[in-house]
Amino acid sequence: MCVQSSKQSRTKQAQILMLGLDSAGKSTLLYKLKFNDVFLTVPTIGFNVEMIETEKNVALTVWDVGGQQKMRTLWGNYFENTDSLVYVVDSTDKQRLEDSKKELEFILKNESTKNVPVVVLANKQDLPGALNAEEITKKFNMKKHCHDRNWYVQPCCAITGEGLAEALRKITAFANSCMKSKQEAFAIFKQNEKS
Ligand SMILES: Nc1nc2c(ncn2[C@@H]2O[C@H](COP(=O)(O)OP(=O)(O)OP(=O)(O)O)[C@@H](O)[C@H]2O)c(=O)[nH]1
Ligand SMILES: [Mg+2]
Repeated sequence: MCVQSSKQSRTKQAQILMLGLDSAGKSTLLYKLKFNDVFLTVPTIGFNVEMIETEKNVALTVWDVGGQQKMRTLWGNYFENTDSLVYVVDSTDKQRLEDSKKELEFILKNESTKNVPVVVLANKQDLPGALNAEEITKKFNMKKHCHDRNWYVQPCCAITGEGLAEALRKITAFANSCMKSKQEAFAIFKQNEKS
């Protein structure tokens, strides 16, 4: 009992925001990560939220917000306190790649997401014609738009789970370092307040 409660107290809580166009595979990914199973999904109206334990004493609270056009206007309500953004792309949806890129740019320009690290999940790699991580990196001009933060593009498949262990490790590492930076900034702020 004692051991468990001391372990629990060491567990850090990270807030992860998962966004991306409708049908990119966000909810499928959320449930694959949480239950290691594939569920039949319906378009998300509002959001889904799940807590995912990681090996690194970090519990990820993952917010999966619906990506339909009418839902995107509400994305801004979820930006605050995010420790890592997960941006999901349907790597086969070439027609809407430009839309997806624009939405990501819009998110990154918001003051509330300043310095928030980004993991782009190049999903649906099981389907023929899927763009690979390098192609998505170039199309999304990641080097330019994310020059001021940690970023990574991970190819994956929400159905088979391929690439998800790597994605989870990256998300956790980024969230950890973001939380650390916030704590340091807060400590400096408190120090300055005293002096
Ligand atoms: N082949 C394949 N299909 C996938 C993959 N990931 C998701 N899908 C399918 O894509 C469709 C949409 O998936 P969702 O998870 O509902 O998409 P979403 O991003 O949550 O969509 P919204 O809730 O509308 O924003 C479903 O039919 C999934 O089964 C994948 O990696 N490969
Ligand atoms: Mg969904």
